[in-house]
Amino acid sequence: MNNPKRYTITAALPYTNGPVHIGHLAGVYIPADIYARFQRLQGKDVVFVCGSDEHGVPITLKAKKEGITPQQLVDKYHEIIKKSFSDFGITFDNYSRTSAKIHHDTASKFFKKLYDDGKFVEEVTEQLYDPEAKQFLADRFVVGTCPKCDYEESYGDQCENCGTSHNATDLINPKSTISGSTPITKKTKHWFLPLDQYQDWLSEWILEGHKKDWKINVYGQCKSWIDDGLRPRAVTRDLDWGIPVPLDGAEGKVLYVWFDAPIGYISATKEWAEREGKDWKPYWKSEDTKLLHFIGKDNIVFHCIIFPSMLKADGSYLLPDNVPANEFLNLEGSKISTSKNWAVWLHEYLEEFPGQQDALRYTLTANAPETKDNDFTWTDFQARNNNELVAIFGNFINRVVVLTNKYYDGEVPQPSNFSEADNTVLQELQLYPDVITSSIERYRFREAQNRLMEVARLGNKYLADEEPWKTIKTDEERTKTVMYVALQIAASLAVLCEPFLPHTSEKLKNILNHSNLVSEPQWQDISAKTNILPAGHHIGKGELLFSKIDDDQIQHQLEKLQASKKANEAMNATVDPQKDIITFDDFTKLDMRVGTIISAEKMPKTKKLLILQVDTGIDTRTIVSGIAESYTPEEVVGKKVTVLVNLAPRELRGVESEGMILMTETPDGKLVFVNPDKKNVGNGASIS
Ligand code: B3M
Ligand code: ZN
Repeated sequence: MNNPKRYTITAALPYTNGPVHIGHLAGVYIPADIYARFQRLQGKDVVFVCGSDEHGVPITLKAKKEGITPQQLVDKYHEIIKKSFSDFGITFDNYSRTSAKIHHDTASKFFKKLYDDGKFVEEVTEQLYDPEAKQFLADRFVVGTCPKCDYEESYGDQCENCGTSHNATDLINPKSTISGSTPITKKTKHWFLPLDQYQDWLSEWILEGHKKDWKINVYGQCKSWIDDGLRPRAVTRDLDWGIPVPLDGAEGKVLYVWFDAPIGYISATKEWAEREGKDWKPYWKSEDTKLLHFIGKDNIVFHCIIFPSMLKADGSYLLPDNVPANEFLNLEGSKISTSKNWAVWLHEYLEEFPGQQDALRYTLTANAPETKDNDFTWTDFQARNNNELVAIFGNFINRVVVLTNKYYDGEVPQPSNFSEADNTVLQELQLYPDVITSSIERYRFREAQNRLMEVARLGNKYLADEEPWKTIKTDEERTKTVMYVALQIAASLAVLCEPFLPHTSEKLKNILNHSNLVSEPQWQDISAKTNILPAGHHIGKGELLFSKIDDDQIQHQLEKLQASKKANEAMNATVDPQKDIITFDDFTKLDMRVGTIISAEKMPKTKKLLILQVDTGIDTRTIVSGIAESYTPEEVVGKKVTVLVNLAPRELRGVESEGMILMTETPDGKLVFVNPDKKNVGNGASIS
């Protein structure tokens, strides 16, 4: 759509089952924010909405794990997530939540209208049921083999491997994630959106209508689903957490989370409009509005097929003009995972890099997974910060500000004759707003940011060529002109960097005193005039725009990741199943005593064995123990240990061993002693 009158920009509602991490920022929120900020800078009427997705199985599962109620869980994470977004300068006009009353009302009404208009198919079907948990299994309550790609851990509603959305009953070998048992089927009534009836329309709208303007990854996924043939999808669930189905006889049923969540965009717009005293309707219903959904690739089917079909079924809404979905960001070569704590959490990043939001925004845009999955590494982050932001952008600004203060007491000097080089630079500068615009309008944010950095490079090269620090001694007039030109570049950077580096933009505008000008320079001014910072204007003192990131900071981050990897392995270490039951009499036959190792030596020619002398309280005896790979003889002397003393003696490598020291194994394979409590017990004390 060319020249829309207003923009409704949505960013995927994050599940409120954990904090947000760099993958969320890179995939969805930074591109959406760049776009929204950019359109506002063009003077466009923008509403940019998001909110917490507080329903659905992911919430229930996590609440159970944390031992709190779903409401307590969403209350906790809603605040954390909201704060992270605001800290990183994501300028939502409204960050709402799907537990809000306005959303419950909006979603219920939406459902009711479709129901009244006969848009659903009501059907009693066999659904998966967990007889142990006494619960129907849908969505993430069930995993099984994906019928499309054979991935074995597909969820009931969507396969994370191939992105296909399916019905839980389509899974091969389904398993309950609640009890681990194999589900049975049980009859239950649900309401289905007959997607098959929208097939032809979707095909025309997307496959014919958006072949050119939608990203290939998005278009390709849509095409594959449509070509496979669409089937009716249940939009209700037998669950107790969610928005109740607003019909008589639907007790115990709620709306499917993917039915209510996208309606959250509408509720968030309404809530915003009420607050601002505006009418929400044009933002969702007026043909001259451009509706855009920023999402990650796992949400494509819901935003391109299901939600548009819902909007179409209603009949009074706009359809998205584009759905610029991104691929995934990995972290140090592995998939980001909330449950495995393999992530860089935004709130933790800020504790360790306070005030350095823009360094992360910059790196995530430079590496944005726009066309394929990409990798975030800490060393790349350091290099981008130190070699690009500090060395190029920061360095240019620093030189301009320091020299202006030094030579002219902070006053923008009066230029005289512009040389050919000056004119070339000024003309080139005037092209950048359009060049950057063109990239942003095509959702190419990495490219746009690269263009922005070219402006800083242009400035550095200009200073290096003109060497004002030399001409100041020989040619005052020339130096004034050069500094004047350099100041125009600096002022342009302050404006052009705003969508990408908002905190930097603010700092730089402050340094250059933009607000003291008769009219603050705008995006369009940079193309229109060459005196956006006029002679005579006073700039302020310098301030560091970016700070260097040291090796030890990076090392610390890498160690943190290693630690979570280890903790994870420990958590996932398989626990041996319980052995056969023994009787109490069997147990009392074991004579276990507290003992002390009094000497130890290596068994010659073996790797594993130590020969120990152990004071058992009964006697001092020899015990051969296979612990030499975990302990040196010196380390074990003096240790209090648990000894099984009535084990039949055995000969090991010619040494008779009379008993056994009790050990256990850590996840990384090290043997450790089962230590008796050291206080108050002497050798020989029985263990029972
Ligand atoms: N909460 C999925 C996700 O966080 C889902 C998005 C909803 S957007 C309407 O990936
Ligand atoms: Zn699959």
